[in-house]
Amino acid sequence: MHALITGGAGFIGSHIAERLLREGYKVKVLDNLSTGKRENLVPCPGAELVVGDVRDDKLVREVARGCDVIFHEAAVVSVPFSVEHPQETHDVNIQGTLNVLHAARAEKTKRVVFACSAAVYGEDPELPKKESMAPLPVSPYGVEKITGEYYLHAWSQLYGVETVSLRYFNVFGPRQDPKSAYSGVISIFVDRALSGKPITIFGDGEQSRDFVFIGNVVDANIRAATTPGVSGRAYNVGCGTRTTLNELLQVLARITNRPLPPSYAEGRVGDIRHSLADISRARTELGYDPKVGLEEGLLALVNSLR
Ligand code: UD2
Repeated sequence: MHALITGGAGFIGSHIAERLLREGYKVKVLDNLSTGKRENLVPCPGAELVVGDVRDDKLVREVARGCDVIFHEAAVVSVPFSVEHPQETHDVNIQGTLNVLHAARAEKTKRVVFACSAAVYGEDPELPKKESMAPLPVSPYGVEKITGEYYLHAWSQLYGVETVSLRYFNVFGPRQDPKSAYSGVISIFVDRALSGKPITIFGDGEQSRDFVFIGNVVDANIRAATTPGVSGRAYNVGCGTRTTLNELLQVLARITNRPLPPSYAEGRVGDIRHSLADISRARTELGYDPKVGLEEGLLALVNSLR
C-alpha cells in the first residue's frame, strides 16, 4: 500500500508516517516545512519527503499519483492565527483541502482521511460533543475545518473517493512544538516544568479539555483508513474524559516530582470553557479504543524529553 501524508513532517503527520512504515506501507510526505521539521522524520528513514505546499495544485496531483490513501494533515492549525489572518488560513485550509480532494479524484486514490477539529463545535455549551450536533464554529479555523469536512462528504457522494473526517480534540505527545505562542498547553507546561521555568494558567484553571495522546490519534487514523463501509463519515477523536488545567498541573507535578505552583493571568480571549468528546461513534464504527490515558501519555512525553 502507498500512502501520502500531507503535513507529514509535523507533529501528528510524522507519527502517522512512523506507524505506517512499521506496518509495511510505502510513505510519501508533502510538507512545506513552515512548522514541520525534517528532524521529525528521523524515525522514518523510509519516508520520501517532498518539500512543497498544498496550495500548489499541480504538485499535489503529482505526489498523489500512485497512492492508495491520503492522510491530509497539512494545515495552519492555530485558532488565534486564523482570527488575525483569515485569508491566508482560508487558502491553506480550504483551497489546500480542495486541491487534495481534486488530486484524489484525478489519481483515483481510494480513500482520504482528513484532520478535522473540535473547533467545528464552537461555542455551544452542550457536553459531551456529539457528531450529530449542528456545527457552529466561531473562528475562521473552525469554519475552514467544517468546510473541508463538507467537501469530503460531497466527494464521497460524487466522485467515488472514500473519505473519513476525524475531529481531533486536544492532541498531545512527543514532537509537539512548545515554542510558539499558539502551542498546545501540555507541550508548554511540560517544557516549563522540565526546564524549571514558571507556568502561567490563563483564567482560574477550572476550564477543562479532552486531552488525547498522539498514539490514540494515530490509531484512529489507521482505523479510518482501513475500516470498510465508513465513507463520508465524521468522528470525534478524544478520550471521552475531561481534565481541568489545575488537575493537569497536579498530575504533572506528581510525574516530574516537582512542585509546580502556577501563576494565574487574565483568561485568553475567545477561550472556550469546557471541551469533551463523545467517542461512542468512533468506538462503534471504527473500533477506536483510546488505550493511553492522560497520565500514561504524560509520562511517555516527559520520558521522551528527559
Ligand atoms: C484546541 C486546539 C485548536 C482547536 C481547539 C478547538 C491545540 C493546540 N489547539 O485549542 O487547534 O482545535 O482546541 O476547540 O490543541 N493555556 C494556559 N497556559 C498556557 C497555554 C494555554 O492556561 O501557557 C490554556 C488556554 O488558555 C486554554 C487551555 O490552556 O484554556 C487549552 O489551550 P490550548 O491552546 O492548548 O488548546 P485550545 O483548547 O485553546
